[in-house]
Amino acid sequence: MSSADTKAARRAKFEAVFEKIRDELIEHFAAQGMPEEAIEWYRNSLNYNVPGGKLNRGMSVVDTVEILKGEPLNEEEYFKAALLGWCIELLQAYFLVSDDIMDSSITRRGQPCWYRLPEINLIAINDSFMLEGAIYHLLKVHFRSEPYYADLLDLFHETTYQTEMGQLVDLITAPEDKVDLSKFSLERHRLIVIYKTAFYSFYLPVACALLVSKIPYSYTLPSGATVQPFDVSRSILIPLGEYFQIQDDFLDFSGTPEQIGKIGTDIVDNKCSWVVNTAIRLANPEQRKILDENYGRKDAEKEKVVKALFEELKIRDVYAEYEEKVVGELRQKIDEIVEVPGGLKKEVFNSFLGKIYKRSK
Ligand code: DMA
Ligand code: MG
Ligand code: MG
Ligand code: MG
Repeated sequence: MSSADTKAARRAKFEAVFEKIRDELIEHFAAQGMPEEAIEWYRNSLNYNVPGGKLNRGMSVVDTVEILKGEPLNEEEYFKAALLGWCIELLQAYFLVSDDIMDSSITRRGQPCWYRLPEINLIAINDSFMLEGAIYHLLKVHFRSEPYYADLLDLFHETTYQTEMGQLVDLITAPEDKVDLSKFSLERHRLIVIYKTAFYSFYLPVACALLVSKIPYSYTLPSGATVQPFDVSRSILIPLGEYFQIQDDFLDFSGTPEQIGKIGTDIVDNKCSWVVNTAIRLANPEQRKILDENYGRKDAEKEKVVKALFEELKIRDVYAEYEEKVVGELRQKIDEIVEVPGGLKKEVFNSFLGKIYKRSK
């Protein structure tokens, strides 16, 4: 089996769990005596909004549980890890359905945004709430009797709240039709990215994996030092998530559509991206004026002017330097982990880093 086959097979196995979960949710919904048209509606919402993404977040729970165990999972272990993975995908679906409404987006994952379907409209708001509600129903059914059930609930609640905080700052920093670059800065960018992306995309999957693997909150090394694995994980995964988003921002500017599979729109959309914030930091007063007059306008000529300025400021070189620096720091942090049986493993973090280092799409 080639590694591509293995990857496809892993994905197919994970996707098969979704069918089970969806049917379980629908069955529970129907058992409340809901009318057929509501059952149909909920089934459509689940099918349309949950399974069609890259599934990186969900599948990384399974990967991490496997790495922590050090051997293949049995059926029950696999199901529990995959179920938590799908809870993260449900959380993501909830954020995306509402994010697309707030951002007035047109398409998502190659199809119209859910709220753009004429029969759906603002009922999408309640649909997003139900995607979130599904998480807690599933956790209750499958994890209620686990000693870590309360921690799991707390983790999902806290991460949701953090993401919503990030969404707020994101929305008020770059309103759709009001360009004001004085609100932007690399510090503001870092705050937005950490809260709206890194917690739920990077920390949450690993924290779920630590809980279901029953890694203790704190353990002692032979040296006598104490390890807090959740804190160690957070201290690596939050900067890793920031790095991931900076790559995304950089690729939006530098990647060709053939390469990244989408047309970059950050410049015309007035996005508070790493690229524009880096340009703001490097620009002299004339260059800043060019930015103020051309950034965030729905105008292809102005977009070209901004792109040319980014090239003039050597953003590509600044990015390459940033990447080497941050990856060096992450590697060092990962190397500091001391492995003991039943504790954290470097491979948990190296596998994340390996998947994203120098990615070009
Ligand atoms: C989406 O952020 C945010 C969450 C929390 C899902 P975004 O609007 O910057 O991303 P996209 O371009 O995918 O809509
Ligand atoms: Mg959006
Ligand atoms: Mg948004
Ligand atoms: Mg982007």
